[in-house]
Amino acid sequence: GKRVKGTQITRPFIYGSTARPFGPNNPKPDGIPDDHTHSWEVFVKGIDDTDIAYWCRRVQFKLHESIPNHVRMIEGQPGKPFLVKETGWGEFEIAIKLYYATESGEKPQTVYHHLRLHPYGRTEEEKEEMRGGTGEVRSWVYEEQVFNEPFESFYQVLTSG
Ligand code: SLL
Repeated sequence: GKRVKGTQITRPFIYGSTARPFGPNNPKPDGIPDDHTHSWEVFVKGIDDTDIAYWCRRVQFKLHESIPNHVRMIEGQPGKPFLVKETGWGEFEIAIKLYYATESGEKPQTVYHHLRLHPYGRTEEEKEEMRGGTGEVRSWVYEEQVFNEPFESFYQVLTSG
């Protein structure tokens, strides 16, 4: 196919994690191992949960090898985040591999995310800010996906939303 010359299409998205310590506000479900201290989720999604599945078709999350079934492939559903929920005790690096719509001709691309369970900062104030008052630890990254001179068919997909 032909490319749309001189054209760049950018699409914003968010990736990252949210973790909650087990406690009165987040009771530990039955059957979770004793040494697990947190529930957490890692995700890729649109801003305010806008749809991104029309350009990002699936996402592979590679978790720590100590976790059963540690490579998770999540298929896109319109308007739904790409999401993995887990429980555990430790922080680690997660490889997040984005697979694009077939028409795009783009190779998959990987971003790396450090799963945060514990707030960090130089001061108590900084740590508290990271907890956001709710006890959650959020580590979110705003990103922009750039499609440079997209194929015409993919350009149609990107702009007919
Ligand atoms: C650490 N380098 O030592 C890290 C590894 C691994 C965390 C952390 C296991 C969960 C499960 C889990 O939380 N692993 O057993 O399902 O801190």
